[in-house]
Amino acid sequence: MTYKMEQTMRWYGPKDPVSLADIRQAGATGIVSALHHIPNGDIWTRDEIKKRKDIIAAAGLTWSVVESVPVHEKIKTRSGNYGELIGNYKQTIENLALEGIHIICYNFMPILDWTRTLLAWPLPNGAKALRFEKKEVIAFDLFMLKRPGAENEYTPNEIEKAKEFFENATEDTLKRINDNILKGLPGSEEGYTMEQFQTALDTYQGIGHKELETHLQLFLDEILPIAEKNGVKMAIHPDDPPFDVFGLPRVMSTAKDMKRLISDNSSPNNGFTFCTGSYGVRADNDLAAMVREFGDHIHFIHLRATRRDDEGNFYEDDHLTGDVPMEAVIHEILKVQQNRQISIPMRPDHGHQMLDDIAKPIVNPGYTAIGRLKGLAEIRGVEAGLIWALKMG
Ligand code: DNO
Ligand code: MN
Repeated sequence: MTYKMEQTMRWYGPKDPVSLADIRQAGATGIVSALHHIPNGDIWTRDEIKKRKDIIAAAGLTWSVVESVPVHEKIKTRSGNYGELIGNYKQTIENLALEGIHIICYNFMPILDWTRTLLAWPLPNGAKALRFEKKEVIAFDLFMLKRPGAENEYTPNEIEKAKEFFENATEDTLKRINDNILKGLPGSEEGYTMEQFQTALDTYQGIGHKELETHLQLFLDEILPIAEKNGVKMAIHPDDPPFDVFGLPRVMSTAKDMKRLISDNSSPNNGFTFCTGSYGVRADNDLAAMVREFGDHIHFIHLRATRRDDEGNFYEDDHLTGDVPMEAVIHEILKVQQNRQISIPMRPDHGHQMLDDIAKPIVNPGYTAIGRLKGLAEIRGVEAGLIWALKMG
């Protein structure tokens, strides 16, 4: 038998303007969802999990993956009541397993989750994409946040560009940058004012890469035995973007980081959300080789393509036309699946705002229906073509 990827889409819950019926029409069979209404750090009760599961099942779909059970900041910094919070996390893992959900995505990015500066960057064809503009991030850091010591982290040329940009920027532009960085993008569990952000940054005094790596290892030391006992796969999402921002350490950005994760905590239940758009921002990440090397630990897949330039900027391109060698990645995934005799859940991770969605207010940037439908259809086509050509079917 030939194993195809399990086609899933993210659903933000009953308030998501994209309905479960829409997702079903897009051809997905699985749902990726989280209980965003439960405060970060609290236990997800079986009751609450069951309620969400039943809504999804009633639409003819299956809740395949949780994205994410957020890791509380106090666990990342190992401060305050982090022990109790890890206890809650364990209970949530167990409750999810008891309700039949066995794949959990999480991330270990300090303070900020994924970050973009532009949420409706116009493409030549009129569709809108998400974009990360380096000079805007630097301008925010140096002239809006005024983070102490930030000027030592950028080159004179970068600072000059950011300064020129800042001096010519309108109030609206600065507000857009401020909001897009601080309010958090869909799925981020926290939002900040400028003051709160600086206070949060201060909690990372003395926490560099080494320390954060250790905190991740210690967290996994505690939760993996529970995951193993309950048959739950833990799938860490990479840093997005895959480099340090605002002086914060990021520890899941490269193949080296992936290697460390599974050697620090060797368990078949310890693994990855392989997000091509995030890892693909770095030219030194060979995505097909990463699937080959870490395939046994890939529990969940995000497919999208980013396109980068030489100045540290990137935007989200069409699923098959960015810097991500999508055909090669899917080919490697098919081999991994065949080898492991499983279907790995995959979702088209973001899409362009296009066609009828352009006129609608953006509720969840990157998570409109039509753009993701297009991405999923393209991916499905590549997969079908590869299977046919490889005579796997
Ligand atoms: C980025 C995306 C994000 C991600 C968030 C929340 O690559 O996949 O939407 O899911 O970090 O988990
Ligand atoms: Mn992703």
